[in-house]
Amino acid sequence: MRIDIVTLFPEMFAGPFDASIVARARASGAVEVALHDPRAYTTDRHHVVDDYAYGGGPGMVMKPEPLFDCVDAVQAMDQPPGRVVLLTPQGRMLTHAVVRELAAEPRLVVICGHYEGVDERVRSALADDEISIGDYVLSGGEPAAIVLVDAAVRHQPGVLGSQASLEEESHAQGLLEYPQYTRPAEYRGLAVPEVLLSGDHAAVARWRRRQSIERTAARRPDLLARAALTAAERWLLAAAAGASREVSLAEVTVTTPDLERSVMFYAAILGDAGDRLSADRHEFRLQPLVLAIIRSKPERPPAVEADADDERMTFAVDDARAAQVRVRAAGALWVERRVHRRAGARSFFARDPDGNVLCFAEEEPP
Ligand code: 9D3
Repeated sequence: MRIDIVTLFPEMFAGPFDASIVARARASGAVEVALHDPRAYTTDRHHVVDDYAYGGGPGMVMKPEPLFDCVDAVQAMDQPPGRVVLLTPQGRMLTHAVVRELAAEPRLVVICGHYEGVDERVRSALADDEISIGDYVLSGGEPAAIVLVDAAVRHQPGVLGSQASLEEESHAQGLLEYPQYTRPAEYRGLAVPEVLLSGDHAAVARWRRRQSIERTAARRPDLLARAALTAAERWLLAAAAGASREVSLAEVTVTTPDLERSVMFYAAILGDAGDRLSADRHEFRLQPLVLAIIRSKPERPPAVEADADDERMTFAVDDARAAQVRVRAAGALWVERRVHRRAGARSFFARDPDGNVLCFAEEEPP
């Protein structure tokens, strides 16, 4: 594709366009980038490109004639005419989808605004499209043009290896990336997670998938609505969100008149002794959650209604059948006899010694 950039500051592009992938893409002919200074299209003695705003107000406005004349000349340089993109804080946001759309054009003519903005007629009669790169104030459109070119170049055929292109699509999956490590296995006391050294490819894939989902849920919950998750993954996320909504600070509480019996049960199914915080409180620190077991007055009924559906806790397990054996042995009041496939995940229900409903579900590999 060909990208023409209309800018009062062509020197701002030298570094970014002459290094790394953009430079390689230009050298290979995958993309052609040309810079044009509208000041060269002025006809007055002082090459004036800006003027005061009609009606007053602070700051200067870019005059329409140098921009119209420059874009007309640039369009005449090649065929077909390019889509004219005005970079402006008022444009639609540059997202993965917008980059794909622009990168599919044979030609773009990108106008960088500067000063306090451009004459409105550039927007209404010259530009086909208006793009912003985010909600923060830049001094001009030039850094945005560098971002746009970099992102668009990556979509040109032959610019990335096929492996990297696939990774590009993983952003289209709508999840954040999993943590990455390289050698050494321990650095300044910081160890690489064991599973990555295990050589167990299926376990590595499960760990990475889970990290991606947990990271996205923690940092960019807005992305989850469109993310490509399995039914089982959505179900587990919903269960986790429901549990932490129950009580603030990501704590799930079980109240019981028999603290020892309940602690023994949860210690057995979680494979963790937990911590005794006081005579009436025991905690299990699960990764994002704290499961607190609290002693209730014997005369008070358990705070968790046995069959209230939205009160059930869901535990993610690797192997539902093995978990079923463990839960039965731990002293559950009741364990569902069979493992069922619900919403794509193998799962079963059980009741803890106080009758609280628990669900144990396998995560499906992606
Ligand atoms: C003080 C003037 N501003 C009011 C908030 C308006 C304004 C006009 C022109 C603010 C910045 C600019 C220059 N910025 C761009 O041309 C620009 C931009 C940006 O500032 N943020 C995100 N994307 C883009 S694309 C072009």
